[in-house]
Amino acid sequence: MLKIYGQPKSRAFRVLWLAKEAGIPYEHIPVSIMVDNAGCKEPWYLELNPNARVPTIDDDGFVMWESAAINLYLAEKFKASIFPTTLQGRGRMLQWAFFTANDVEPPMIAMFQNRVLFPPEKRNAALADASEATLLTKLKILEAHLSKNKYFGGNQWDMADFMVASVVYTLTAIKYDLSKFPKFGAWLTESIERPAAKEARKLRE
Ligand SMILES: N[C@@H](CCC(=O)N[C@@H](CS)C(=O)NCC(=O)O)C(=O)O
Repeated sequence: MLKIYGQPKSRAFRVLWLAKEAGIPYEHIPVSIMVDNAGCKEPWYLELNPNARVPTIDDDGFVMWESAAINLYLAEKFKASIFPTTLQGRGRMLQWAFFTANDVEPPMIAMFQNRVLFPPEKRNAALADASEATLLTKLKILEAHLSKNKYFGGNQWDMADFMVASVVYTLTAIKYDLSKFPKFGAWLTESIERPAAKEARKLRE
C-alpha cells in the first residue's frame, strides 16, 4: 500500500489531499519537522529522503520526494478523474505547476515564515514585506487568468487547479486578505471546500 510520510501540517498535506481527491488507499506516517529530534532528520528517514524534508512517498517500494512531483505521479498512476486527458491539458497543468512552484511558492513561504511561522525574534520584517510585494505581482497574474477563465484547467476544475490550490492553500491557513483578488479568492474557497480537501484539512486539526 502507498505510504505517505510527513505530518499533516506541512507540505505532506498536499499529498494527503491528492490521495483523497484520487481515492487512493494509503498508510500515513506523520514524520515530524521543526521540533527537537524531528523525524525528518532521523537516519531511517534520510535513507528515504536525503534532503531531510517532508513529504516522501513509498509506493510499493518506489520511493519519491518533492510534493509537486509526487502529486503529478500519483494522479497519473491512479488515473485520477481530475488528470487532464489531452496533451494540451497536461501541458497547461505543467505550466501552472511550474509557475506555482517557481514563482508563487517561494515568496509566499518567505512571507509566511517571517510573519507567522518563525518565533518573533527570528522574523525578518523587511524580508516579509519584500516577499509580499513579489507575491502580490504573482497573485495578480492568477487573478487576471481567472477573470477570463473559470478554472486553471479551463472549463473544469482539474489537476492544473489542484497544483495551484494545494500550494496556495497556505494563504487560507494564515487567513491572508485576498479581497484585492476576488476571482482568485472565490476560486480558492471553492477549491478548499471540495469534499477531498475538507477530509484532508480535518487531518490538520
Ligand atoms: N520542495 C519540497 C519542500 C519540502 C519542505 O521544505 N518541507 C518542509 C515542511 S513543509 C520540511 O520538511 N521542513 C523540515 C525542515 O526544514 O527541517 C517539496 O515540495 O516537497
